[in-house]
Order: sequence, then C-alpha cells, then structure tokens
Amino acid sequence: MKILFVFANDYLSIGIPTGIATLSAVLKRRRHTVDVFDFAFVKTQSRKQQKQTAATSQCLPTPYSPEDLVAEDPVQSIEDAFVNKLRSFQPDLLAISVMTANFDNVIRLLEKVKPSQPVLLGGVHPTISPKDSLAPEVVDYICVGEGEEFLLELCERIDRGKDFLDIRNLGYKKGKNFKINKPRPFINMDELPPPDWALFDQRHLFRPFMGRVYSGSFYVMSRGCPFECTYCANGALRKNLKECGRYFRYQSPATTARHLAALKETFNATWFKFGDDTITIFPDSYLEELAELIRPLGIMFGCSVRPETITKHKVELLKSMGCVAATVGIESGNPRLRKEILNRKMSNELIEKAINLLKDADIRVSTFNMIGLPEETRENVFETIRLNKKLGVSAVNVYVVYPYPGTEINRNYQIELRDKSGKLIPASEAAGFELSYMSRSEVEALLKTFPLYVSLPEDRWAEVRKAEQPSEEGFVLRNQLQEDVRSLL
Ligand code: B12
Repeated sequence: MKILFVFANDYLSIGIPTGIATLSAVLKRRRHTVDVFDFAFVKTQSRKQQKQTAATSQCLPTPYSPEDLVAEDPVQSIEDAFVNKLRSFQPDLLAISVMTANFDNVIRLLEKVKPSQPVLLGGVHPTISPKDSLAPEVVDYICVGEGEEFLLELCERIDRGKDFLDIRNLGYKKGKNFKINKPRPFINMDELPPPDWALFDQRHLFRPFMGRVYSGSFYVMSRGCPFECTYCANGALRKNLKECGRYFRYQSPATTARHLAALKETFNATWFKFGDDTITIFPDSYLEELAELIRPLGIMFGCSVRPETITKHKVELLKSMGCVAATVGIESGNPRLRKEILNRKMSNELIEKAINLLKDADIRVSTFNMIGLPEETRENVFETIRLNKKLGVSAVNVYVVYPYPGTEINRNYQIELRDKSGKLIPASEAAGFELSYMSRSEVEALLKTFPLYVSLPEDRWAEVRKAEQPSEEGFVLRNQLQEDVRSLL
C-alpha cells in the first residue's frame, strides 16, 4: 500500500529523522510504497521576508549555507505543498511523526486541508500523551511506542481488508472515549535495515563542520536512557512503555558498523551525528568492539555525552573511531539546582574533568544549558555562564526549560501546557511558564545573550547587558557583538 509520512519540523531544520527513515526502510522491505512530506524544504517566505533574528551561533562560516541550497526554490504555502503532494502521490494512509513541539502545527494543517485518507499519528507525543493526541477530530489513530512491527501489521491487515482495531500499540476513538491497546514488546534492533535516507530531500545531508561542508546525517544505535532527569521525556516514555521490556536497549556494534558502511557507500556519508542520548553509557567492551569495526570506515562523527559516564579510556576509544565533536549536558552551573531540581547529581569539578578529557583529545566540545529553571535567579544563570566560560567550550546551546508532558517538572509544578483557547504553548514561549524567580522578559533577554556572555571577556559584559533590551537597539547591539565574537574565532 502507499504510505505518506509527514515530518512537521521547522523550515531548514536540517537532518534526517531516524524514526521515519527506519520505518520507511522496514516498509519498503515488504514492498510497500513510501513517500514523505517534509516541512524542512517548503519555502514559505522569500529570504527578504524572513524574520530577522540576531545570530548567536559560534560556527565558522561555510562556503555555502542552507539558504544557498534553497535559493531557487519556489515560495509556497505549507497547505498548497501538502495538497500537491496528496494529489501526486495519492496515499492510502497518512503516517505522521510528532513531537510535542510540532503537534499543533500538524493539527492545524490537517484541519485546513481535510485529507480524505486515514490519519495515523506516531512518535514521542502520542506515546507520552495518547489522549491529547487522539482528541482532535482530524486524528483517526495513534501508535503508542515503536512503529516498526505495528506499521507492518497495520498495512498488511488493511491490504487484506481485515479488521485492525485489536492490533497492539494502536489507539483509536471509541464513541466518546479513547481505546489504547496493549503495547507490543520492543523490537530486536539487530533485525533493522539501515535507515532509508533515500526517502528524503538529499539537501538534508548538508553537514557543516569547522568551515567545511560534509555529507551525512543522524544515526541512532540505542533507544531510551537509564537516567531520570526531571525535565526529560524519557521518564514518561519509560512509564508508558514499561510492559515492553528493558527501556534502555541497543543494537550490536556489528549492526551499527554494517549500517554506517551502507550509508557511506550509498550516500557518500562521512559525517554522522549520533542521536543517542549518551554514547559513553555503553560498557567499555561495547565501545572497544564498535571502535574495531568502524575505525576502518574512516568517518567523522559528533555525539552527546553525560559527564559522569566519561572516562579517559572511553574518550580514547571515541577519538580512535572518528569522534570530532561532543556535546556535554551541563544544564546548570549551580550544583544545588542541578541536583535538586534537575536530578543530575554531579559536581562542577566532575563536569570540568570530563570536558577537559575531551578537549585534551582534541574533540570539539559544546554544551547543553537550560535557563528559567524552577527557583533559578539571575545570579544562578551567571553561574552557568561562568562555568561555560571557565571550561572554554567551543559553542553553547541554551534553551528555556519546557515542562514537557509526563515529566517530573510538569507534575511537580502542575503545569497546564494548553492555554485557555486550547493552544499548546510553544517552546519559544516557555519563558511564559515563569518557573524561575526571574520575570519572563528577563529569561527571554538572557536566552538571547547567553552565548555572548560566554564568548566575550567580562570587561565587555556591560555592553552585553545593554544588548539584553528587547528593542530594535538591543537587536542591533546583539548583531554587532555577534560580529565581534566571530572575529575572535
Ligand atoms: C535526535 C533527536 C533530535 C534531532 C532529530 C529529531 C528527529 N525528529 O529525529 C534534532 C536535533 C533535530 C532534535 C530536535 C528537537 N528535539 Co529532539 N531528540 C532527539 C532524540 C535524542 C533521539 C530521537 C531519535 O532519533 N530516536 C530514535 C527513533 C528510532 O525513535 P523515534 O523518533 O521515537 O521513532 C520511533 C517511535 O517514536 C515511532 N514513531 C515515530 N514517528 C512515527 C510515526 C508513525 C506514523 C508511527 C506509526 C510511529 C512513529 O516509531 C519509531 C521507530 O520505533 C530524542 C530522545 C528520545 N528519547 O527520543 C530527542 C527528543 C525527541 N527531542 C526532543 C525535543 C524537545 C526536541 C526539540 C524541541 C529541542 C529544541 N528545544 O529545539 C527539537 C524539536 C525539533 C522539531 N521542531 O521537530 C524531546 C521531545 C519531547 C517531546 N515531548 O516531544 C526528546 C524526546 C528529548 C527528551 N529527552 O525529552 N531532536
């Protein structure tokens, strides 16, 4: 049968989602016909109209940028592009992957276009918020949990004209109620084919690194995470999938090596971003075997690591198999907030030691940081800024904490994620939850200037302070300071 996946990510958000790519590979192996409607390359505004935002990235400029890749693309609305895709592909089923962040965009599109095909949602949001996902009239079915075996069974039953309402992982509407079927056990990841990158626009393979452009994308070899950070969706995923087996699961190094070799061969991919939550969580023996197997491929990769799982031996192994960049979760520079509010029990000294091990191996280090935490003050944000500064990291990623459904932060602070009109509050407005001791405008100002504080010497912080203002003057100042940061690179 013909399945149209929908991936509602942001315009020019580059990178192939492993979930859809894996599901597509599994469906094609059974001779189903698959296509994707992907928001990433639907140019809804000309370059001139695009909202100007002060750049805060600390990356070296590349010979060409994502904007250059789409320079010749026609400007069109998402609705028109979707209708055209429905007309040309004529799918039997719409299979839509949703995170909380893009759920409302998907629903809005479906409400406008009113497709005649059955609508099935899967991914993180339906798994952690099944009822919220089934509630809109335009949604017919959801998949709670892994999609591989579920989709194969669903498509086969539909093809044979059989009833499918009893299949595991399915959720559907039953009168005024919702029925969520029992989930199926987790799949054996070693039986998976390589992700189907051919399904996607090949501009998704644009991988800039240190001023050069490589070819590659995301790759994931594990699912789940054994830790319990209070802001992370993993806690809710683990709870809702507790009957499926051990939550943190992973494939063998041989499977990873086979897939990476195939992606290199077919797509000339030499730069991968491991999407695994923490690559250094694997035992030494696993990483040793992985290193043996992928070293001959001569690839480069970036990954995410958790400070307390980093050892000298693991760093050496990562380096030997091609690791050139690692992102470390600092989240907060204040140890009490980190421990009591985020449930990350590690000291600043440990973080420092871990980052130094990576830097000593010449691995480019960036960090994940959050602001707007419950009980956080402006001073606490500066502790995070100072810690990043002291560590001399190459780049910082900073987000305002968003109390995703099912997370401990959401439960502890009893947060309603939908406003009075029923609209899901977007992550860009997370400062509005006012969880911290700072005002919304202060959190928003710090979000915009955090990378500038980290990159510029303290004797220029008075200028950065001025650039915090939400006015046009603040915007111009931020851009000027950003230029100064670039000249320091
Ligand atoms: C790699 C990654 C990214 C990558 C790639 C995203 C992608 N879509 O692949 C990037 C960097 C782009 C990214 C961005 C963001 N991410 Co992210 N990301 C991840 C991460 C670490 C791994 C995802 C992955 O590849 N998993 C492996 C695949 C195989 O699993 P999967 O995608 O869940 O798919 C399976 C099932 O869900 C299901 N399924 C999925 N889609 C469908 C569709 C159908 C029809 C069916 C039947 C089944 C189905 O079947 C798949 C195979 O079994 C997860 C952590 C996690 N535990 O999931 C966070 C995670 C998904 N991200 C998260 C967040 C918050 C974000 C951002 C909002 C961060 C930010 N502040 O900008 C953005 C949003 C981007 C956007 N607008 O879409 C949260 C989502 C929370 C939530 N409630 O939605 C997670 C869970 C992290 C967390 N720990 O909380 N992310």
